[in-house]
Amino acid sequence: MKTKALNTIPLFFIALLFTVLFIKCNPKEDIPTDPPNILYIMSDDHGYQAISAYNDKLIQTPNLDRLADEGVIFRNSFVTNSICGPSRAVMLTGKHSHLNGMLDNSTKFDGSQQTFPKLLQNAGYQTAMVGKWHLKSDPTGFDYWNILPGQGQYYNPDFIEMGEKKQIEGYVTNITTDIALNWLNNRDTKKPFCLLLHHKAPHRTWQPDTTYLASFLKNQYPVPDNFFDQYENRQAAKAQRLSIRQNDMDLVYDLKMQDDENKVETRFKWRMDHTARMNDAQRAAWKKHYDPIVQRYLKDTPKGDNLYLWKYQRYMQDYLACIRSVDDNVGRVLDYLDENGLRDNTLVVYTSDQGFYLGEHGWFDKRFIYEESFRTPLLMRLPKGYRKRGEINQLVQNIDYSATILDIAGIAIPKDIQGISMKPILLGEDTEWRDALYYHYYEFPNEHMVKKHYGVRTEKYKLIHFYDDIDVWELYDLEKDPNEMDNLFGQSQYEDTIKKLKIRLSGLQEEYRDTSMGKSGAS
Ligand code: SGN
Ligand code: CA
Repeated sequence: MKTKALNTIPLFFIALLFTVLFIKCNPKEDIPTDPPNILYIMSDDHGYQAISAYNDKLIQTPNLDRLADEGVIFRNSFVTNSICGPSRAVMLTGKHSHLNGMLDNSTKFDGSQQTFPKLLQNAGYQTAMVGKWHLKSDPTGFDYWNILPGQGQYYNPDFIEMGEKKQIEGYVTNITTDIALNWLNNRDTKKPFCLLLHHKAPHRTWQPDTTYLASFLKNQYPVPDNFFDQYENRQAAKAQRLSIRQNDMDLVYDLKMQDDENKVETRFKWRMDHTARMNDAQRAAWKKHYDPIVQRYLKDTPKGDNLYLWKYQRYMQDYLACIRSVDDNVGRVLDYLDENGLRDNTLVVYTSDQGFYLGEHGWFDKRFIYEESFRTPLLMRLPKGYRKRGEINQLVQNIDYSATILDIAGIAIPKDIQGISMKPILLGEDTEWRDALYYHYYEFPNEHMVKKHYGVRTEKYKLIHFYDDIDVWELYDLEKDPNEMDNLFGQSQYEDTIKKLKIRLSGLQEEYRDTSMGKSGAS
């Protein structure tokens, strides 16, 4: 009897050891079976350069960095079409622009098509959309929506709550968060939730909250190496109208140099009044801040290169002050999750609808496939069981968000979704991944005059075709020339590389079924 008992003890321990090892080696084992909540936060025009987890030379963003510290930071995150409405349509559908129909900002999104919030809603999720929507048609697939009309306003903005317009007093980034937290507080706690929280900030014209007007005033920001780019051998880059150095960036309209005697030059026939929607207290704080800047400018007006550099600093000060509010408000939401026991079962995503030029090539705005606007920040804090932490280097794109969220929610990914689920990466598994990205931009001719183009980006190279009113190719070696100043297309030593990249490009166009460039734009 005694011996038998002794024999079973090691057996028991061996079994226990195997169970522990199995659980340890099988990351899926400790994923809770309850579907996690999804909190998807997206700002508008937030370049990754202005998040300290990516770059600490411009601003400290402690709350966004918290996401990176507690979760993951994507080092190679991109969009498919660097502009607002199209990016949002890609995110909702998981399909490239030519299939979801939203080629540019002037299109009306067809809300009857399949989107991930609809699929989540059908599977029992409670869904909500708060903030900037910008898709022209009303949101579909949401139990609750409260959106900014069009681009929205920074001060005392109008919101459209389930079809009903209401003006709300205050600053847009704080209000959008208030609405989101209020919805979370009153939701049906028996169901998992999916909340899309979309900030207007830091979109042009970069109006900071009165609290933060002065925060960045004393800082001088490092000027990008290629700020004085002359666009040699890059025809489309030369033809753009998104230059800080030109009056594309306007002193009054963009930089708020509004004076009572109308002395500061503006290219517009009318004068922008940034205080038009403000109440007395807001207007007083605004004038207290900007009037001395205007007076200093008028007294000692910079000229030539000095004017360009002055404009760059002014731009940065306002842009970064807007981001300060975004960061604060991300902190409020994270605190809410933590204080309400939601941390372990909520996927938190932070991204922007695209990247932005912060003086690189002398520019503001986006649209081009060049790195700063092709990239977009992407940070995530993962629900329990998802072991990946730190940096993720795979080439991901906003086309992947739908598939990823559905997969994490335990919902089958429809076959027509073109993106790939990042779930295996987030679980910390080795997984095959794409080695090239496809991009296609359409909004031309338009405000910033960025020509139509498509292209392919691999880890090392980028091949671009500008088409429509021109027929120009560009090639960059991203390892040797990360600032994309040296167009190598046409150089004989790159013939072979170009040939291979062209094959890769047409392969992607075939795979994604993109014929929207028409015959004349074909590669
Ligand atoms: C507005 C801006 C542009 C910007 C587009 C698209 N001008 O038209 O500078 O490129 O939006 O931005 S503004 O004077 O109205 O601010 S997007 O993010 O909505 O796509
Ligand atoms: Ca945008």
